Amino acid sequence: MKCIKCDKKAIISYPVRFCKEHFIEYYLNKLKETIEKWEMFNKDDKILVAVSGGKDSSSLAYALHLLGYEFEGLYINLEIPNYSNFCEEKVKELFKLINKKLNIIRVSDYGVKVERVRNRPRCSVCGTIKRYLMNRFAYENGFTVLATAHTMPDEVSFFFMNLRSGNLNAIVKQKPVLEGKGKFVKKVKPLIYFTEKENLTFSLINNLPVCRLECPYAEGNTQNVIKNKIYEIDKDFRGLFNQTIHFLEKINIEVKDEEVYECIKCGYPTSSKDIVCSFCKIKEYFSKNPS
Ligand code: Q46
Ligand code: ZN
Ligand code: ZN
Repeated sequence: MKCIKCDKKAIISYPVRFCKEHFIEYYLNKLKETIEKWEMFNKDDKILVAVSGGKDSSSLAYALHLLGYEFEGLYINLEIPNYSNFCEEKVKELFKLINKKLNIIRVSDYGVKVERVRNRPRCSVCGTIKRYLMNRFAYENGFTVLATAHTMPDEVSFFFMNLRSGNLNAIVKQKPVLEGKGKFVKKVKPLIYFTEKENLTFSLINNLPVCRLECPYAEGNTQNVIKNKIYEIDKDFRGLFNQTIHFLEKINIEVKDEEVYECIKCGYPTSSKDIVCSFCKIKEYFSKNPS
């Protein structure tokens, strides 16, 4: 099987057959075009890239480095046993390789843990903690843009989760760019048109240090369950991921913005009627239930 651009052997066949060199060229071009098309950031922005040690965020950081962007990394150590410290080492290796500043924070420094809170599953608690800390760190340190490594399958599975819960507001906000407002820093998703396979291939051919462990809490994660089902459907009906992403882009419905308050505990935005944000509720729970 040959590359569509030269006579060399193809290393990837889907979405297109490319050899190693042409795949890297394709990957970088697609990333650059996505950033420019959506005006995600320019070289004057102070960019923070959230990294987990996995193939997606490691590929994003490395590709941005190859494209000549200046940025810093943020690794949130979730303190998950047999997992987080190992991922931290991989992220450190990567940032040493690209010679960029890496910021590391630990959840215990903020008084929280990735554990069940009443009836909230661990992954839901984890999601709230990550979203809150990424934004807070970016805001407190003067970053103008926060880039995350959400991929096409991530976004499509979020869409189905939002559809299932009837959360139209969340669906409307599922865009590659979410503009900043007040203490919300602008958020961008440069990998929105990338599949996990493309990121895996990019990380492998560039020999990137990547944490290949799966989070020990991942089993039963609703998003993963939905994602795997969509992969199954996509096998028979190719294009489901792509079409859903483009469909989301076209949604342009006026929805009433939720009322946003300033959390009385931390001062960050919340739409919670009792004016205490979800993060502070998690923190309060662990201060009353230490163990
Ligand atoms: S890290 Fe956190 Fe994931 Fe682990 S606890 Fe669940 S959400 S599975 S991306
Ligand atoms: Zn080629
Ligand atoms: Zn708060």
